[in-house]
Amino acid sequence: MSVEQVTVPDIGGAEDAEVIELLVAVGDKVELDQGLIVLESDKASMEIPSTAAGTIVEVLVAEGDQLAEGSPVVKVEVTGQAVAEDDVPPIQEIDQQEAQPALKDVVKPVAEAPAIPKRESFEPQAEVEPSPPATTAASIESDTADIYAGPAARRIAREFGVPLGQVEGTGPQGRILKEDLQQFVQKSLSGGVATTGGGAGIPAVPEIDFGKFGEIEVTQRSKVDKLTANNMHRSWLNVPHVTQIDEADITDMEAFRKGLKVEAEKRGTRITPLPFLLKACAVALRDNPRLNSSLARGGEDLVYKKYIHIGMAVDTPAGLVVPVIRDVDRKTIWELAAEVIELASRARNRKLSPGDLQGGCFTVSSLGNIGGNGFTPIVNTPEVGILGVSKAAIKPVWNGADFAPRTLLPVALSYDHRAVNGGDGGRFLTQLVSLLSDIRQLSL
Ligand code: CAO
Repeated sequence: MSVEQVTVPDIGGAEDAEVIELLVAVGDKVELDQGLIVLESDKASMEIPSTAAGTIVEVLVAEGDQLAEGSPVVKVEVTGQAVAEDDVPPIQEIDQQEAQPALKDVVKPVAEAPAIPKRESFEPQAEVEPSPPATTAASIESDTADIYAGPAARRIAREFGVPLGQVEGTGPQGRILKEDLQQFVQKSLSGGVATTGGGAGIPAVPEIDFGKFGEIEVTQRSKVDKLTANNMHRSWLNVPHVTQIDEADITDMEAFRKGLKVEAEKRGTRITPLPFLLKACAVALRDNPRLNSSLARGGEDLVYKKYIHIGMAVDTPAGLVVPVIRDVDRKTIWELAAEVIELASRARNRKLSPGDLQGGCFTVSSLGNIGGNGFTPIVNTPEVGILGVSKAAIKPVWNGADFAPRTLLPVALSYDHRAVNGGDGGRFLTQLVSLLSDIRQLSL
């Protein structure tokens, strides 16, 4: 038996990625590809997979260590075949929406996202670096490339919504230190800093010792959970939301879908209402292009996307992730059904690559399997629209002569009212409901 040293693979040139989580300990058995540690650079978080199967005999890093490509991570007493460097499995990209261009090169060999059709009036860079909305909380990360600050300082800035451009760096050559941020936050809280940031001026929620009132258990939140929280907060503070609500009569669609069950089994797949919803959204996005746009240049421009990539919210044990299905308008219902299953499974097993999480134009969040008759989803900015789908139910519907039992699907469209007007939103949702009520129209 030999002992293999696992090192950090190509992580896109990051020199000081911080170990934020140890996933294994000495004595643990690990499989090939199993996550060993979670690294966080100033651009992304990523799980470093094992390149050997066996038993961990030494952990060579600790939380807080700064690593780069080639840094030793663990020693494994090998029971299986070690893999060649070229076979290094994809690193699970954890950050959503925060992936930057360099991340495309982070992983070897991450499956490349399919090529995105050329846009007419927009730089390709926007594909991986979404243009945030005008207000500052969202601009914090994208506008800070020229600012001299390390990953730890950037992380603190991100977590506290601090606009780095407004912080005075006291480190060598004006580098912004953690202490500078702490001071900035303290000053902000005491009213000494006039920020233009979305979060400034919001009274802090006091910390409470809940243990005083009964038994409690405190757990540390996962990275994905915290990132989702940040994204939600950023959208909530920046985006004026309107939510429009309707019900689609999917009686005929459900009859058709259930009739496909045998065919689906033959194909080794299954079809839920979701592929139909995705397809109907693609048609409605094509016909209502405002919903397929993003704000850019601080709200001066509106970017119309000529492609239709739709994100699908997936509930995973680690938190909410939104992998993106590309070119939904060009795919068949069978293809979409297969992709929904495949992406949801990879999301739950932390096997998504950075490209899987980028480039979305619109999001569908389906709580249909869970229940409820409506909810108001939060826009996944810089997208401008999101569809929340609740549980279908059979209800009596007046047909002019009688009440007939019909299957009704509650849908709610939230949109960014800076980019989408009520008319656009209303037309989109009305068309969507009409498409779902008569899915023959999807083929037109
Ligand atoms: N009404 C009634 N039943 C529904 C339904 C709906 N709207 N949507 C799905 N179902 C049924 C499916 O048909 C399936 O039953 P059958 O096997 O009998 O057909 C069952 O519920 C299970 O569906 P599913 O959840 O496994 O699959 P899906 O394609 O509907 O959804 C996925 C896949 C990944 C989107 C989903 O599993 C998920 O993670 N949803 C959570 C998303 C979330 O957390 N959103 C909140 C984000 S905050 O805005």
